Amino acid sequence: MENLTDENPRDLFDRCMTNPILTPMDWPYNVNSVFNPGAVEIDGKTVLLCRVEDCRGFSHLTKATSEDGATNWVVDQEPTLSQLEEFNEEKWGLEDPRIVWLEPFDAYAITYVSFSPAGPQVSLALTEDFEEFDRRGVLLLPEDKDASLFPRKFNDRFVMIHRPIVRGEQHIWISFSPDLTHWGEHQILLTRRSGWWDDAKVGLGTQPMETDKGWLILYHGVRETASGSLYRVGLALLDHDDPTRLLKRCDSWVIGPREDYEYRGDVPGVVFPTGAIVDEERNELRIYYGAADSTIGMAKARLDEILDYVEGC
Ligand code: BMA
Repeated sequence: MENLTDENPRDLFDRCMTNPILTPMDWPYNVNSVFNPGAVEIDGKTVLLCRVEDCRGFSHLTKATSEDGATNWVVDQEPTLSQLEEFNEEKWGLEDPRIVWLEPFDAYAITYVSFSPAGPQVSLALTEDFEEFDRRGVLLLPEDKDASLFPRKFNDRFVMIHRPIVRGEQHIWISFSPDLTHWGEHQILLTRRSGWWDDAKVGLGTQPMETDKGWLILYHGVRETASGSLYRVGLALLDHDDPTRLLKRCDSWVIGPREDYEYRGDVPGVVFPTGAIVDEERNELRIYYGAADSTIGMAKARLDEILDYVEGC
């Protein structure tokens, strides 16, 4: 790729030729939409935990697995994780999971939005196999969304990125906890930028990714337009040992709605990545995103190009 500058980033990601890779038609039961999946690799297979909206308007999470991360998805016959009566905060559904392998627990940690009548909150579930889940309940007050833990502790504390709404402002925050229950040392990590493509609000995209340059962060930024919100994706880099230190933030968005399926759906103009897989051997970063809140798309980038790009921002 020639002359890759911060003003010309649009070739960084290549969309999968078979996008959208998952649609409601692929579901074994009747659903309205499938989007915003968390992603992990297990035994060489790609596992997505997809947000599925039923025809009452409530969401649950369902697992889909593929050998190559693009085709021949095997979708669970029934919802994998759905509302439980005893968890009142999940009354209006479960949304937008992000997944990390949480080293201290030897388990996958799924942070998802539990939509309570008091507003959206961030909840945590742990699992070893995506069949049995240990629900740890709500982590912080509403309104809060777009959360992921880091896969390991820093100075013996768990760390989480999330997006509370404070004084009407929707910035990305970072918080710390000794035990995954009590959270504090809250601070703003990355703000919305007045007048920019990420003017209205920002929120974490995929789970944070550890690289030799630091923690690679994908986030969504929103601009309000006369015909609705535009959700696009930006890049940032956090310090390897101190994730409160924002080392880089690129000026331009790197992928945003362009294709028909990203404009045709329940919410047109939305590219919303929530899961990523880093394949160092192949020098590949794959992101999985909700397209127009209706289907799931995948896009690939070369890892070294992405890192060079973000370093040069
Ligand atoms: C955000 C979240 C996402 C959704 C997006 C676009 O606020 O609720 O679940 O994909 O809006 O509608």
